[in-house]
Amino acid sequence: MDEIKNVVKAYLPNENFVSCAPLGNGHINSTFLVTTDRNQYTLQKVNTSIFKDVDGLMDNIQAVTHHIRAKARMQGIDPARATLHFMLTPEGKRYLNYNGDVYRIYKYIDKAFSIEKMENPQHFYEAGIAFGKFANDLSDFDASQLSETIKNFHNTVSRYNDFEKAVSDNLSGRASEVADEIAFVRAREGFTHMFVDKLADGSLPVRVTHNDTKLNNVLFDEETNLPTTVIDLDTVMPGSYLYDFGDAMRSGSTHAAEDEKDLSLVDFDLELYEAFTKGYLSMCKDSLTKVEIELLPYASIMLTLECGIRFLTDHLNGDTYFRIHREGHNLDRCRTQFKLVSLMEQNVDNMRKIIEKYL
Ligand code: ADP
Ligand code: GN1
Ligand code: MG
Repeated sequence: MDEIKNVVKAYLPNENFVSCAPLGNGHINSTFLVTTDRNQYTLQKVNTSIFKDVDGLMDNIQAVTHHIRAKARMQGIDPARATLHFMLTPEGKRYLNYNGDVYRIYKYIDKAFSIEKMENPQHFYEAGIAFGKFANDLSDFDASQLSETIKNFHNTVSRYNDFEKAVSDNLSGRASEVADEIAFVRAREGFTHMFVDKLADGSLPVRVTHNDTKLNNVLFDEETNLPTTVIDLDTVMPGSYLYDFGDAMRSGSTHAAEDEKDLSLVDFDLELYEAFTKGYLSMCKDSLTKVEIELLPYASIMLTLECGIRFLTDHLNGDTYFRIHREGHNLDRCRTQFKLVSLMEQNVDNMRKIIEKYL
């Protein structure tokens, strides 16, 4: 608490600290709602063991938020709520170094909420519009201007290789307890090449994408119930539309929490799948290429598998990447993802039909 107070004092010397409270449920950064005598802010301690080039990351966020704000003005949307707005330190820097840690402050988007667990298909339809609009707003942004904030982030082949290394290193000594999960991944090694190979040969276009389209990374307006802001922009970088579409389905097409222990509660709901597809494609279907359309029914399987592989890898490595709140937390998260992958695999034809309906 004292640390946060001191950070706020150094960052915003003309304001008086009133209070601070933890915010949200992110696995990577530490986020706080800070209230001063003048305003409310989101303060984040950036995880620099994961985001190693904070200047490059903030360059990306500066360029992308500038672009989205300019679009909002043209569209008659309030630019203050259309995207994130970071504060500068008294020295004019975009983050503060304090005791070896990196802190950043955004204006707080008030009267808004985020959703952790899917309940209402209408919300998922609206999230589809929000992420589809995000893709659209950035469709004329030159991807080569953005740095890769995490190398090979959605490269499923390199994620697979990291997993095999974790199995053989077995740093946690847990490998023998997760033989079923290891076999599940190995049976899908060939599948991990499907998008990577097409990106490499140029047949799948590189787009500017969000890359972390988890449901709780959209803020909804309390009054209208409509999406107001796509947040968590640390992984905005060159990618594929398949990533954003697929990753959103990973968190929003089931009613179960990501870390649900009772796997019988992990469902795959085609009504939810349809809701997001309808919203997302209504915003960006005209710019999709033939190859993107062909691969779209596999996107949710790929991104859910990838996330499960990442949770399993972290479990094997001894929980060094994702924040955990209990013993075996990453394994629980991995198991929900793999259950969802199995259910999605049985529904490729149904997913394709839904996609075709909204193209
Ligand atoms: P992480 O990278 O750890 O996921 P996020 O940037 O997603 O961190 O922030 C975590 C949570 O904090 C979000 O899900 C949201 O609920 C809340 N939040 C983040 N930024 C803002 C903001 N500018 N205004 C309001 N709420 C925010
Ligand atoms: C992390 O930061 P957060 O909690 O929004 C992760 C995503 C995963 C997600 C799984 C930078 O997202 O890639 O899909 O957890 N972000 C990073 O819940 O690794
Ligand atoms: Mg987040």
